[in-house]
Formats: sequence, structure tokens, C-alpha cells
Amino acid sequence: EDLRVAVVGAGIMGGDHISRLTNKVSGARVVSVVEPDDGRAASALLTAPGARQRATIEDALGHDDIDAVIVANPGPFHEATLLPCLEAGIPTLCEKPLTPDSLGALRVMEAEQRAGRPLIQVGFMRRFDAEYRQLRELVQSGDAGALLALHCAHRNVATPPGYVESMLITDSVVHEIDVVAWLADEPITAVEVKKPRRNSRAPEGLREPQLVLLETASGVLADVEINVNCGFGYQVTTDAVFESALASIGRTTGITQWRDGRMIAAEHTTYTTRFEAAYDVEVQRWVDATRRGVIDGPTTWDGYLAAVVCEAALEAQASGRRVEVAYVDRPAFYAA
Ligand code: ISE
Repeated sequence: EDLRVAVVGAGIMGGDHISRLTNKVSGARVVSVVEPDDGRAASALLTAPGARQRATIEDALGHDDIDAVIVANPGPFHEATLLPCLEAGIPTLCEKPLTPDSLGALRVMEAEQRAGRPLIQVGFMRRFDAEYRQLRELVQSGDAGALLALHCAHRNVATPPGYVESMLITDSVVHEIDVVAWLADEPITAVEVKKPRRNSRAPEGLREPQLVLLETASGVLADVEINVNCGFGYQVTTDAVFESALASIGRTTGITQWRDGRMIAAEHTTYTTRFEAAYDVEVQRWVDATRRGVIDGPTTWDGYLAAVVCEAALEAQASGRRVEVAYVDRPAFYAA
């Protein structure tokens, strides 16, 4: 029996997941597309034969036989989408961020605990990227000595309309916030934000690029260049400094050409291609795990940790100061 999935939000990520579920992933099919915008819904439904448009998650849960939900509407709507799913005992894959703020994340955690078992996986897809996994293995093996520092670059071609300064943190650096803690295998304990000279290509009022410094419990320091109107490509790279090695991931691979006196290498222009393989693995594993009734990826607890660091980073962004991070105790329900 295929897992019957409702996809909430038919924007870039929702549309991408709908075609992935329909064309690539085995063991699942899309039964409803929850999207109030008729135009977006109509184009998404072209790739998901047999699925229906629903205006709200309540509508979909009330009408269709749904086994699981992918939440791909904007972050500020996640809590209102997750709560009725938890109430109905339906497993979800929720795109990042879990919620933009930590109080929302705590409310989701409480509702999940009331549901009695973990039901939410958070869409931190970098954890499924082959090179990130190799880097984590290198850290865990100890072969290169201890991890000391990380240099992370996160570059986008251009920002979409409505992208504001706080989103540098809650929408973009939230990925590094999760993946740095995952690589170092310990929580982030402090954060600082520096602002270099503004890129005049950025839309009016958006002060970027920025440099975000993340400190972990044992003192690993990650500097993140968030640079989202660079124009030349979509790049996510990490250089990891170990006691006895340097490791680099995320460089462009594929064909390079010497031509007309230049060396040419194609670069990605967006996340759907840069992380395509990671998304494919993430969603296939989510489908397989959901059919077995388990979670096989980042949990609500990871979403909460990231939300707390995002809050501290927003404070650091506004104040220019180093801000320490404080978490609630980890409930036994989310035992590692
Ligand atoms: C977007 O929402 C993503 O999640 C991308 O991975 C990130 O690179 C981009 O900056 C975000 O806006």
C-alpha cells in the first residue's frame, strides 16, 4: 500500500516535493495539495495525477484519506499546520524552519508529546547530502584529530521578494545552525553577527552579506558567510579545520572546460538542483520510515534547538554583541 501524502504549499519546495513523490520516490503518492492559490495548485496538480486541491489542512484532513503530510508552506505558518496533524496522529515531514521562534517550537513539542509518539521530521536536508555525511564520519572517526573550526559559505544568486534581514538567519543560516551542531555533535552555545560592507546588489533596505559566528559547547568555531545576492551562483561550501587535516566539501563537480583562454565550470543557481540528491534521499527515507512508524531524521527537538539559536542570532544581529544560548532540558520523549 502506498503512503497517501498531502503536500501543504505548492511553492518552489512544495512543487519540487510533489514531483519527487510522483516521479522518483517509491511507496508513496500525493493525494492532496493544500494550496489556497488556484493557479499554483493547478500547476502542481498537473504533476500529481489524481490528487485534489484543498484550501486548508483541516479541509484535507477532513476529506481525504491521508497517511502523512509534507509541510512546505512558509515557516510562519508551520505551527498552525502541524498542530491539527499532531491532533490527528498524522506523521509529517516539515520543511525548515520548524517554527521561526522557540515558543512556537515548544508548543509543537508539547502537542507531539500529547500525541504519544514522535511524528515530525524536520526538513534539514543537508544531513542527507553525501559530502556532509562524509565530513561527519571524519569528525566521528577521530582520524584527523579533533575538529577545531569550520569556514562555511552560503551564497544565493538573489533574494526572492519579501526577503528581509531576519530571514538571513531564520530562513538561510538556520541550515548551518542545524548542520554545524550535527557535524560537531554538540549544541551551539553562543552566536555573534558581523556586517561587512553592504552589497549594492541587495534590494533596498537589506543589509547583507553578513558573517555569523557560531560557537559550540567544546569551542568549535564556525564562521558563516551568508551572502544572498551574489549573482554568480548558488554555493554552499564548508572547509573544516582539524588538528591534523583540512577537509573541504561543496565545491562544484562535473565537467570543466578550457575554452577561449578560460577555464569554465558550471555552477548551480538554486537549492533544488544543488541539494537534489539530498532531498531525494531525505524524502525516500522519510517515506520508508513513516511506513514502519518511526522517525529517521532530524526531530522536533532539533527544530527547537535551531529555533533557539536563531533567536539568539537575531539578538546578535540587532545588537552587535555576542549572545549566549540557553535551551530547556531535553525531554525524555526526545532521548537521543
Ligand atoms: C531557502 O529557503 C532555503 O532553504 C535554501 O536552502 C537557502 O539556501 C536559502 O537561503 C533560503 O532562502
